[in-house]
Amino acid sequence: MKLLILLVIVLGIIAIAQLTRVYELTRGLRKTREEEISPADNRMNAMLMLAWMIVFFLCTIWLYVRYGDYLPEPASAHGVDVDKLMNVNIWMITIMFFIVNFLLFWFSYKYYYRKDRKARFFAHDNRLEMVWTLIPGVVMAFIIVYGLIIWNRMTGPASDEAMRVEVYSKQFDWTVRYPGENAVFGAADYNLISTENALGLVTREGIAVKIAELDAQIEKKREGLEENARLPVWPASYVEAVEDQIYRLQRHKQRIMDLSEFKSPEGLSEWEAGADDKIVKGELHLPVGKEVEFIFRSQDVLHSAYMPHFRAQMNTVPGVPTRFKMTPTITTREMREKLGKDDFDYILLCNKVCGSAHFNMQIKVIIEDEADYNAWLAQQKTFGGAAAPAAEPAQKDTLTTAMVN
Ligand SMILES: [Cu+2]
Repeated sequence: MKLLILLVIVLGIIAIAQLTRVYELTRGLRKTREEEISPADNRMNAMLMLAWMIVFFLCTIWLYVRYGDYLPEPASAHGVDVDKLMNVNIWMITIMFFIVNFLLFWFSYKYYYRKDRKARFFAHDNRLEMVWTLIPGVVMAFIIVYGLIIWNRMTGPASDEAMRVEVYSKQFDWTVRYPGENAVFGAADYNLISTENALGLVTREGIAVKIAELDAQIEKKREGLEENARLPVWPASYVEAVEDQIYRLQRHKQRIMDLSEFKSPEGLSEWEAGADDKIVKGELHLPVGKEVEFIFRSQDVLHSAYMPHFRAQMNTVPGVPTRFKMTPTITTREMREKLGKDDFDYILLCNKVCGSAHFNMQIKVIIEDEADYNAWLAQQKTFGGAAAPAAEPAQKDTLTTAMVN
């Protein structure tokens, strides 16, 4: 079907090109020059302008009707404000669009060239200048101030009762971290990032394991160097390169040792709090009606955590944690009932083109009653692994496993 439409369009364009050619040839026969345009031609062009305006407006209205409501009602407290802001903007833009385009096409129609008519000429008009400077200025200021008010409401400090969740991005998946019993997130450091510790959480055991790992690597390099140095001819550049590698590994080790020597202040320090953090892949669970402060981190490149149903989006930036707060107001179950779709799920997806599998970098967001949420959280394994009463297997990352292969 699409191919057919395309074919008709292409043939139409060819036909028009041919007609123009024929027209040009006949003009040659009629001995009129190209710049001589008859009043009839002018009138026809003016009518075409009007006709095009009507088609253009009808198409625009159709687009609004067809695609205007592409999301269900907002499922977060601030989402209602965001929708209001969006609607106000869209209405202002739409009204301007119709006024400007109407004037554009109507004037082209009304003032098409006629021999006996002369245009009025004036070089300057203060009133006109005032109108087209002040009105856009006031409208723009309103849009910006209104937008900033809503933005500050979303990104302002969270209340003391707010729960905190970390959303961690890397190519190409999301990891969610809950702070565990002590309600304090454990510190993280990029030097400790490994396959088992993608978030680089700092724990005593983690540091010890990493140091042992680096020691083994350094030892291996040294042995290799000694063995090869016994050979009669060995390029000095090779020795230098290996020595450089050893030096780098030692530096890396030193940085990790610095972490272990960190002296915590009194009370529970974030350097000790990581062991009971809960790390979940593939799903983000949140209780309904509770304020949540999100903290976003990224391991590799810019990603963007986009939750369209909650009207929420925030970039995740390597090295710079970002944040915002929101309060989910409709549970997944309620939304399924509202939409009449049993398989509906909220999603969190990446909204920055971040690499080859960007298209599938998404997880389910599940909003549930506080009781259900607590029961679910209790099932999740802790990072330290010790205090986990987990009978259930780890969350399956159904969306993200398929895409990598
Ligand atoms: Cu991404």
